[in-house]
Amino acid sequence: QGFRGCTIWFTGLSGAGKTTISFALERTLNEFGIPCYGLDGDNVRHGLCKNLGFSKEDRKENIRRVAEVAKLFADSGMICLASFISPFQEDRLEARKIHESENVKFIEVHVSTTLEVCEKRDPKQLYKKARAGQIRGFTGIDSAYEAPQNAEIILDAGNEKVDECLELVLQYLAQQKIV
Ligand code: GGZ
Repeated sequence: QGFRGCTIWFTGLSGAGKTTISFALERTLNEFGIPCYGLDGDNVRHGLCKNLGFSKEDRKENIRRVAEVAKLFADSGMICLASFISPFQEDRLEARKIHESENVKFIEVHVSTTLEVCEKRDPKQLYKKARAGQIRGFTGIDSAYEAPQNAEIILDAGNEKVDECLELVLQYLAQQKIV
């Protein structure tokens, strides 16, 4: 087989489409017979990171733990898809270091859907609650999102369809001879 393990790290605002795109990617890669595993807040924040909240320090630790686990998956030969807001540049840089210091490939994907679009979608009504002051420290409202300066891939998921985003990621993976 031509593929080798790596971590594909999706960063972006809540509601940007990170998990949706990574699920679509996971399905396609599985069809190619490539083993992958998706990590996101839903399967991590109830277990591995259940003692963590959304302060700057807790987000840092969340991202650090997830990056360590992702690296292990990737090192085992799988493609690990990690979907986290990961709003701070220094935390994403640390996640990259955790991989690259052990020669594990780390591909950062900025799902760059604008706040305006995310807030309009608001599938879980979290932005509404944040605006009303019922959630404090919500990313994009009263907590910062630092856009990546060095992402390998930028997906304008506010304007492009899921399939188009998927295609861009697959093209990149093919170009890098990962798939
Ligand atoms: C941002 C929050 C917050 C705050 C709860 N800020 O849309 P969701 O619901 O399903 O995704 C968001 C998820 C973000 O968790 P992450 O582990 O990705 O965050 S980080 O990378 O910053 O550690 C949202 C929900 O948790 N959520 N409170 N204050 N998102």
